[in-house]
Amino acid sequence: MKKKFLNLGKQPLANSFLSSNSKKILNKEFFYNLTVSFDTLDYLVSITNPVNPKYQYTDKYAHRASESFTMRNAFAKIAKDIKKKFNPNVIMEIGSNDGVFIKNFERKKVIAVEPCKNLANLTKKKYKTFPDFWNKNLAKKIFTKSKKADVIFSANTISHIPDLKETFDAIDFSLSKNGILIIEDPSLLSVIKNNSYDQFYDEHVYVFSSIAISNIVKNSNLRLFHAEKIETHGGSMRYYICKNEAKFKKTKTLSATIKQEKNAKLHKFSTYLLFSKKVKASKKKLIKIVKNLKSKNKKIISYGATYKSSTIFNYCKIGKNLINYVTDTTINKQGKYTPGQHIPIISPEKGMNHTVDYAFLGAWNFKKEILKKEKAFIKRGGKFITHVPVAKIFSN
Ligand code: JHZ
Repeated sequence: MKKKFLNLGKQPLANSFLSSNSKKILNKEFFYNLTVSFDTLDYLVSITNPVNPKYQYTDKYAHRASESFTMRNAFAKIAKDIKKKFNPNVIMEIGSNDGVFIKNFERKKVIAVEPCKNLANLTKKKYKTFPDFWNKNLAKKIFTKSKKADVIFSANTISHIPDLKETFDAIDFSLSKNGILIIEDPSLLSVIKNNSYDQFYDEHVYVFSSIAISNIVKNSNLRLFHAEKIETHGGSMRYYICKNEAKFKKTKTLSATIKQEKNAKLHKFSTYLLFSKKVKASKKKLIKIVKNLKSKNKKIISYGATYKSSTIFNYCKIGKNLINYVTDTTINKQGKYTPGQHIPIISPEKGMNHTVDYAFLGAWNFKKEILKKEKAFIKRGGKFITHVPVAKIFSN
């Protein structure tokens, strides 16, 4: 049974960067009510009423996974690891984005699935790319009884798909007998520990725990046999899943991870009620910090037009009266306006100049990379604002 624990209010789609702030465009903006629930049967945390994916993954999809040095490196590292451990002849990626992961493999071995046509167009010349949503029909188009995948990889995608039964059934159909599914998604334990409620936005239909993944895959003849913590996206998990009859044994690391999650009471509804209280307190504090600085005539900008920050700005109602603009390296976000609050987005070259006093870290998950890059800003007295794990100002 689904029990609601968090209400993040009226929210736009986090990918709906606006091309203009004219009344005509603003009037058409789509909003929905973002609430989050806990399922007392399978311990899955999810958005209560997910948006239909066909409105989300269009040919205007903005996020490019290659934009950060951290992610390029992380994908190169896991690709090397997969080659060494599993040496796959057929490797498929679900949600291949701009090709940041598959580019580490020989083209003849790769199958890419990417429903956003603008992104699929980026990889289709070099790699066999299916510009479609992942489901059983597509699986049957790609694989046969004798042609199966040795490895299926999917980073920050499975948590975006509302129908998990269809998704995992299609994976079960596609894997070879000892094939492996490797998925990466933000970790629920990290979200609870960091109070990073901005991991909830329309695309993150689920924020998984190992406990929940283990329960869910069982419905599709699959089992979770290993899980490892990874640093990306502010704390994620990498799950290793195989068919029930495959040779892989449950690892000690997985047992330890599940134990840790149980110690943190991720299987208890009371944990989420407490989290919800902390989120409300965090909102109050962040608004106070920003308004206080503004009353002292400080110039505040935001760093990284992340989808996550769409949740923050719309939940806290932090708009262009408080934040002058957002900087982002992604060319197709520049010149646009943030969803809901309509803050202009410009390039860091234009925006990160001597007039900036404070920068809200929208891309807090890349804190290390950004602090390294922005040494000059910090040296001349510039400071950052964050909300994780608590709302505060910092400079190192
Ligand atoms: P980043 C997206 O979420 C959407 P977002 C998606 N739903 C998802 O799950 C995650 O990605 C994986 C910019 N930037 O990765 C680049 C700078 O400007 O945190 C990006 O636009 N300067 C698929 O948007 C944004 O910040 C920099 O120095 O929350 C980061 O977005 C760096 C490092 C990044 O994901």
